[in-house]
Amino acid sequence: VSFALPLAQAVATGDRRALAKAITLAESTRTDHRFQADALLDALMPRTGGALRIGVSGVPGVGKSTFIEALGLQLIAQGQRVAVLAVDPSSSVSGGSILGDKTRMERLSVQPSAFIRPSPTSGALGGVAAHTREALLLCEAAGFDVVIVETVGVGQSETTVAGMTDLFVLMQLPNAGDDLQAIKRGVMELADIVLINKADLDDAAATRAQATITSALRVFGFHGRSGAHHAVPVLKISSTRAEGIEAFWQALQDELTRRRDSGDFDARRRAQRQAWLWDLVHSRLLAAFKRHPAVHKTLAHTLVDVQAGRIAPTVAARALLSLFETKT
Ligand SMILES: Nc1nc2c(ncn2[C@@H]2O[C@H](COP(=O)(O)OP(=O)(O)O)[C@@H](O)[C@H]2O)c(=O)[nH]1
Ligand SMILES: [Mg+2]
Repeated sequence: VSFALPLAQAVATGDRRALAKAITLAESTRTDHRFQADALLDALMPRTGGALRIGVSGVPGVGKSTFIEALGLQLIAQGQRVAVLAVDPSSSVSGGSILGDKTRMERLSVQPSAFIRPSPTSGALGGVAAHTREALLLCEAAGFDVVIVETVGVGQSETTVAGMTDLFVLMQLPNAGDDLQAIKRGVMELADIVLINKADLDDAAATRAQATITSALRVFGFHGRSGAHHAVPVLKISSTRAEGIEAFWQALQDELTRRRDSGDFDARRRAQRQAWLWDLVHSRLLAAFKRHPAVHKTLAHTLVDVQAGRIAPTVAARALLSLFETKT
């Protein structure tokens, strides 16, 4: 690899400050930064793909950060380098990160083999999650073995994160079995592994939740995103006591082995790269469309007419697109 940019060189040596800088560049909305970030990613692309990408989701307070810290510490003890990225779509709304204190993961963050990056505050073009894919690749280029993406169960973020990771872990509370909201909302079908956290608080409830979710997964016919014909593991853990973390890691390794053997692992990554490309094409085309002078001039009142039912959306779309296609 020839490093066009000194920053790329620094990232490739695993320098955490360079990595932080590179991610900031990728999150920037400035056009010149965007070009630099593209060049950087281009230079580092051959060094990406080597990490295991894990998504972790669940309602605020379920214990995601506590779990990630416990897992991270164990992995680091085994000699692995661990990066954590947080996606928090609500942070720009609430003005503060709902990921809260534990997001700092104080014990993990002091480890030389750890890198923790909170969510960009706000204003990131195309949503907060848009640049997490780039951050993930940059972490890989910096030599991290495992990249964990933490996201709250809000809006589209779970789907987005499941779409950029190899395995999606859904965390539940011991009373999760009592109401199957997550299953109704269609989030459960994204899960590759389900964890019932805080089993230390009420082991009987955790066991009930485990049984309910296991049978619900069977009834609904969810077999994991890869479509493999085996049950999604549902495990009880206690993140504060670091109990069940090893069993989780073993379940994850078993699933990985199965997917590598079947080709599902590579297929998922191929599909994700292609989806990313289309996402970018869609969002950039839409931005260009809205910027187009003739479209820009008529868009507002066309929208009003469409909303009022005075113009059919089909007709309006055709008219706007033909304006867009006209040379200016
Ligand atoms: N008893 C118990 N408390 C936990 C466990 N995991 C997390 N917590 C606590 O739950 C609260 C929320 O944890 P946090 O990791 O910040 O949740 P997040 O919002 O999902 O990231 C904190 O006070 C944790 O100490 C657990 O396994 N058992
Ligand atoms: Mg958190």
